[in-house]
Amino acid sequence: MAIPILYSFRRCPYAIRARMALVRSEFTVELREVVLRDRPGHMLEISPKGTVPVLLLSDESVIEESLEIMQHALQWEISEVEHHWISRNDDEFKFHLDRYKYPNRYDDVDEIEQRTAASSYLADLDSFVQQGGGLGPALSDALFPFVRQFANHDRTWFDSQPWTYLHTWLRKCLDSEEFSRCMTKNKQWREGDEPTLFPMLQ
Ligand SMILES: N[C@@H](CCC(=O)N[C@@H](CS)C(=O)NCC(=O)O)C(=O)O
Repeated sequence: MAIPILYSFRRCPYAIRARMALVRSEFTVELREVVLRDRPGHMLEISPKGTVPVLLLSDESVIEESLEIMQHALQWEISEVEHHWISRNDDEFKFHLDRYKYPNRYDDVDEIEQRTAASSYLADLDSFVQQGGGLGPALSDALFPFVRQFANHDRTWFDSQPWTYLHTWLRKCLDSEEFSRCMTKNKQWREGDEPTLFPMLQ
């Protein structure tokens, strides 16, 4: 049976959450590293919407949403509380994150206002992390790649915020062995390349 194929982009937060799930479940795929301005024809054939990640399963079915890839790999049923945090991340926080990072791509956007708006989600997430219990590995993986992107934009400012629990949680995610396996570097995939297996065997 053919091995599943994952079209992925190393730094994309959606692709990171999908790869984290593959690492955690030791779900082996052929990883095809995509350059977004030069997307492979086969990827667009199986998923015309053109976003990464895309997972082509052995039975030829296609999963083209990062959360669905996570659910498939981890056999994860998303609870109501998890759904709440994922929605806030994917809708509210991502909206402000994009405008904070790339204000010039939008009309009439002030990056500091966007940072402030994003911060209300981060302060709430800090309280949620403080309460403990609710943030299992799957939910954590679904959220942290986006917080990582936000933090990296201005690390000094992020580190100076009073989000003690959030800082510790993010550091733990970034220092994890799973994350380092998730972030292996691969060159752009080209038709005819030898398959790159992911996750790499330990
Ligand atoms: N809802 C999708 C979003 C994926 C997504 O937007 N990925 C970005 C890269 S980080 C992308 O492929 N952008 C290309 C585009 O929108 O044309 C998911 O969860 O998989």
